[in-house]
Amino acid sequence: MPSQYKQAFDEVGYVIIPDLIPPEARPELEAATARTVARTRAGQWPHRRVVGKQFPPFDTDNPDSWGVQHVMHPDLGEPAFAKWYTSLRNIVTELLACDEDALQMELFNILINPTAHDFALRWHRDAVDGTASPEEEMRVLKAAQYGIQWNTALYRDSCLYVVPGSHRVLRTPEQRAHSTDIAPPENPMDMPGAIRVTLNPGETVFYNSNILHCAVYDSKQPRATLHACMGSTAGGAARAGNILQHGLLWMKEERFRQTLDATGKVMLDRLIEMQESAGEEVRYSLKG
Ligand SMILES: O=C(O)CCC(=O)C(=O)O
Ligand SMILES: [Fe+2]
Repeated sequence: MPSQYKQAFDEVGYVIIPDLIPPEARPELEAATARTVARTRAGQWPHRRVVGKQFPPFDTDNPDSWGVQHVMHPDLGEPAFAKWYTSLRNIVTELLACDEDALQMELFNILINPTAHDFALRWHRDAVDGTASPEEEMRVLKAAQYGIQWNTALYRDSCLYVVPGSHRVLRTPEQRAHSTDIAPPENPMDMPGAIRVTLNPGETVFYNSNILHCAVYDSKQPRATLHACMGSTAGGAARAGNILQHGLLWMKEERFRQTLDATGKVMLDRLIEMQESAGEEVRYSLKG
């Protein structure tokens, strides 16, 4: 029998789960986050999500950031991130219904409030362009999912909006009209079926990246939300496009491997195998 969490995740496309940061891990994770965010805002971390650019590849045009990329990178020197990431294996295998030995390491970033500009992401599905034909959209929605992403809030976080259940169904003409242009919405609640997701500190939302979602970033509302994904090798190279567009060559370096424990190393090997099977070409999923 699937767990209640798994059932909700499959049916609604997202599920909120409390307390996935063990109390003993919390102080080091919070301290590592605070150092990392400060470093990014001070212009000392080049891998960031830049205000003005919604999706990869990120440019450097604006000094303000809405996210920190690659927090497990050895140049950051914060082992708490990989330690916590790999500790989520149990819940991920439950939600993905896969074996632990199929799990592959993927992305780990932090979503933060910009400090000088409000910013927003338009309504989107992570791997389907808003202009896709209904046939193309349906092809992606019907394909099996081999990965899961999550947001774990360190501060109360109400930035994310989703349309529950939309991970499995085509957009209605009205929903399509609200998710075709690259301009972010004036009011996310204009999207038919939209709800705003609020996470209390320590809560995690796992979501299917095909769910219609958008996000609004308020420069006055502190946000530090751990944003990561993991995949299963059962998908072969199915996740390669969405994952590799973030630029993961640094993960192939021996010095990154050296920072990981035995479990982390095995998960990393699976990512590298996927990358090697996918070839060199990197394609970006979304414009804007
Ligand atoms: O800010 C968020 O919670 C959502 C981010 C998002 O949708 C994305 O990175 O594609
Ligand atoms: Fe997204």
